[in-house]
Amino acid sequence: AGRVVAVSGASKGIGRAVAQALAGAGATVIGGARTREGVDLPGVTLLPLDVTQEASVQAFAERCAQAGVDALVNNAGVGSFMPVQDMTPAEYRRVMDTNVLGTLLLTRSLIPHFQARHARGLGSQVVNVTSDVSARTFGGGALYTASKYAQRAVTQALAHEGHAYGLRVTEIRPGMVDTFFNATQQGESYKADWLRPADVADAVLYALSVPRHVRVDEVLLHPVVQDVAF
Ligand code: NJP
Repeated sequence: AGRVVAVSGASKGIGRAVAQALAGAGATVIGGARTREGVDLPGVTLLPLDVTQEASVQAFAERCAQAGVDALVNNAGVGSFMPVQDMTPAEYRRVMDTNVLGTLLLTRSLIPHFQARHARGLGSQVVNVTSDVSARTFGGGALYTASKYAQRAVTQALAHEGHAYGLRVTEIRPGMVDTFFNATQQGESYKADWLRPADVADAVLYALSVPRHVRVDEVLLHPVVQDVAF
């Protein structure tokens, strides 16, 4: 309650669950996505946002700053899985522009606002939904995992920089989640035992709810059915 949080990629999947959970907990929530038509998100202000487009990000960030956001959740992201020989420059750009550049652009746009908050004695938070594959890879995952390793690097560099202006930075690293990820459908039977978007939202809310002297650096979570070394 009392918090004002911006969430990118709030139209579906994890971002939608995060926005819903935050609104349910009494926060003022500004969601952003390219799609707004037909998105039912009671209690959430859903604004147009394409994280790959500088002007769109700037307009969204201005609205967020005006609303007094104290936390940004960088969640927007796309999947792409193929062997290295099938990768194309266009696909490279789509994935990197969304997952890496998008995170950088949106974060960059709000840093002056976070610095102004710091000058007034207020703290701020950035929570980046990356992936469990931000630090492990697999065949077919070159492009996607490269983007997530990069997003992790951005997250950690920001944590260092943000220390100077009262910014706490968290990386959320989910394993397989039942969403629309990578042009799939939510609720397919093969995803029955995967994480639910609400499970990831719980992790985001945890990171946002710890007292101000605590920083949750990262949360790594998997569905029990996913057997991975960590
Ligand atoms: O995917 P999905 P998830 N500008 O497809 C938005 C990571 N992750 O919820 O613009 C702005 O259901 C899109 O909105 P729209 C993953 O890498 C997932 O699973 O309207 N927004 C939609 O709201 C990603 O970072 C799994 O198309 C853009 C949302 O992003 C995050 O979780 C595992 C956008 C995608 O919803 C959320 O993905 C894992 C743009 N240019 C990490 N492009 C998993 N699902 O298993 C997309 O380890 N969006």
